[in-house]
Amino acid sequence: KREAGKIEVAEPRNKLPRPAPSLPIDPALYSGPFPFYRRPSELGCFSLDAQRQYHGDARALRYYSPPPTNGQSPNFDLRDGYPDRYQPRDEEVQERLDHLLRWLLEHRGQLEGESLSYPILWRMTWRGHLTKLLTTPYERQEGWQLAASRFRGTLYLSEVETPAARVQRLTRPPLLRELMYMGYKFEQYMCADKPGVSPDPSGEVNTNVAFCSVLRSRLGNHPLLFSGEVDCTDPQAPSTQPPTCYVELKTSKEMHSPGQWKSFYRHKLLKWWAQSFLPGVPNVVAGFRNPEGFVCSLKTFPTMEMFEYVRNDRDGWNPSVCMNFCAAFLSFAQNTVVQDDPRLVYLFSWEPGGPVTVSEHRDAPHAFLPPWYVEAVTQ
Ligand code: 0WD
Ligand code: CA
Repeated sequence: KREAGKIEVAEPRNKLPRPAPSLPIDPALYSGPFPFYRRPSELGCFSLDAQRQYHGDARALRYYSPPPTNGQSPNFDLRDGYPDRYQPRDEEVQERLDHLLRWLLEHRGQLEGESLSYPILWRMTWRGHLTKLLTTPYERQEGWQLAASRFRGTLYLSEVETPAARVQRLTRPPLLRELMYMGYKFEQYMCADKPGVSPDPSGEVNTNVAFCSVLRSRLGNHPLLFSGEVDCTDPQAPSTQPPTCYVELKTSKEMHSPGQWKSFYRHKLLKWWAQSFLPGVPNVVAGFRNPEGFVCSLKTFPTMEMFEYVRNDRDGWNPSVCMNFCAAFLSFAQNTVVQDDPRLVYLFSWEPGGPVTVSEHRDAPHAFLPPWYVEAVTQ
């Protein structure tokens, strides 16, 4: 109760609202030594079929089947079949972590069996989300949002489409749509459904179909469990043990000048490296397409050699920066998402030029752990 003549006393210092915590992304802050990263091992896999239905097996896995190397260069028409033999996935459906959560439920015993007395407190997410974190210190165009919840000790991270990304998706120019198709068409020219047979590019391209590997690793003191889509396995790889038998396929514009190559090493190779390094996929096979949309040359980039192309480039990227930033983000998230509550969501947001900021939300629309998962785990 206020009394006349009494001086208003400011709130004691410890009652002042703290400034909202944020995480800077300046590469110079993360250039220390390369952090510990456990050799990724595959825990299992699952497949999504042409109707995007989940199957707890490898039925969608394809086999690497490059054209014979008899001196002839390939001549893959990436525009063939567009748009009449194209079944694109419905991008309005936000699957969030659902398929990965289903795999987890079906393999719960296997994970708990690891150590009942010292349960591993995982960070669980898609590989693609981690890729975005790795490249953040160098990204100048696209921001991201990651929703995070803690449930029974585990930290779950699920991407949220930014308003800008949504606008871009809904207004995607026809040429960009065709370019997306061409990436999938390349896979069809390079992969067969069975080992040892030739690819059959006459069929449809259906992007509902996916084979996903579920992997474990650890970055610093952060145990990681993540899943990533794998293009194919190489039956002739030196080791047939996943993930070292996996191959990532990419297409890129044919390059003609040293400047074009330099830009490719600085920008594209960073994304390719981050994506394949995380799950331990050893090789990325690139198909270079000409302006007419034909792939006439192939080149294999071993993941562990990609950094060499920018090691002596002042404007290149550094794997240590990527991994140290990712570890710093995971610590930031770990320290922010303290309450164990599947309905509570911390939304981490980042736009180029700024730090990572965080806001708190409850229930819809941001809560992402589905009731069927929460209920099954709570039983
Ligand atoms: O819910 C989300 N926000 C996302 C879901 C974002 C990214 C991916 N996904 C889904 C994908 O549909 C896929 O089933 O998660 C699964 C695996 O994701 P990932 O391996 O973690 O994703 P990423 O590393 O970004 O992409 C791997 C491949 C891509 O290959 P290229 O060579 O283009 O990087 O997954 C495909 C694509 O072939 N892919 C997608 N397919 C359908 N819809 C999508 C997507 N949104 N994103 C990537
Ligand atoms: Ca690919």
